[in-house]
Amino acid sequence: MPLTRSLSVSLLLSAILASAASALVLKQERVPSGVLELPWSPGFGVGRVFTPLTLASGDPAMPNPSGDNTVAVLTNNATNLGGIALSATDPAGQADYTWSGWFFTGAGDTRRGLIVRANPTNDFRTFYQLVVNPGLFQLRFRKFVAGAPLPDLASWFLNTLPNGVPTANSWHNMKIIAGGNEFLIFFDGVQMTPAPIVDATNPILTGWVGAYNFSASVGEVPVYFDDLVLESEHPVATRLTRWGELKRLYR
Ligand SMILES: [Ca+2]
Repeated sequence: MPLTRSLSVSLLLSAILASAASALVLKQERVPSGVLELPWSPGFGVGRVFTPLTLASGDPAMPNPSGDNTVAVLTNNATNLGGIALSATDPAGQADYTWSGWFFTGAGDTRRGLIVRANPTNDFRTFYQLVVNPGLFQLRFRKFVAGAPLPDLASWFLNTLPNGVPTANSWHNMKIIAGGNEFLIFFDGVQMTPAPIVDATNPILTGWVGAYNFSASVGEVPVYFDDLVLESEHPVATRLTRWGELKRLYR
C-alpha cells in the first residue's frame, strides 16, 4: 500500500475512535422522582401524551430496568376516537441521532414502540415507527405520511431472537439510529439487520422523537416507557459510514 494511502487509513481510524468517544446524550426521559423531565407534545390531534407514574407495590412492571420504579405512561384513546396515542419531544436541533428506550409489554394487546423524524407541523402524522405488533410476535419498521402507513420498510419475527418472543409483562429495549435516509434497528441490543435499512423514496430527513401506542380493537390501554435517550452521532452509525469510506480506499 502506498504511504499516502496508509496514512489516510490511519487518519480515518483515528476519526472513528474520536467519533466513538464523542457520542453525547442530548436529552433523556427517566421520570425522575415521578416527574417528567422533558416537555412532550401529543400527536394526531387526540391530546394523549406521556403522563408520569410511580409504580405501586405489586405492579407487574416492577422492578423496572433502572430500578427507580417511575415510568412514562402513554394511553391510547377509545377505539371510536382512533385508538391512538403519540407523544413527541424535539430532537435538540439534530436531524441525525440515536433514539432508544425501554417499553413494557403488559398484555401485548396494542401496537407500541418508538418514533423518529416526526413532523411537528402536521400533528406528528408523518414519521417513522419501530413497533411491536399485538401478540408480541412481530417487530416492524415503517413510515407514516400524513397519518397513513406505507408498506413496511422492514419487519422481523421475534422468535428469531436469542431470547425468543417477548413475554407478557416484560421490559424490552428498542433503538433506532437515524442517519440521512439510513436506519439501524436494535431490539434488546440485537442489531436486526447487518446493513442499514435505506428509505430510498421521499425519505423524512428531520423531525422529532417519541413513542406510539395504537389499537383498532382496544382503547384506554396504558403502555409504560422509561429511560428514553436521545444521543448525538452514534458510534455504530459512525463506524458503518467510515467503514464504507475505508472500503473505497482499498479499491
Ligand atoms: Ca424511571
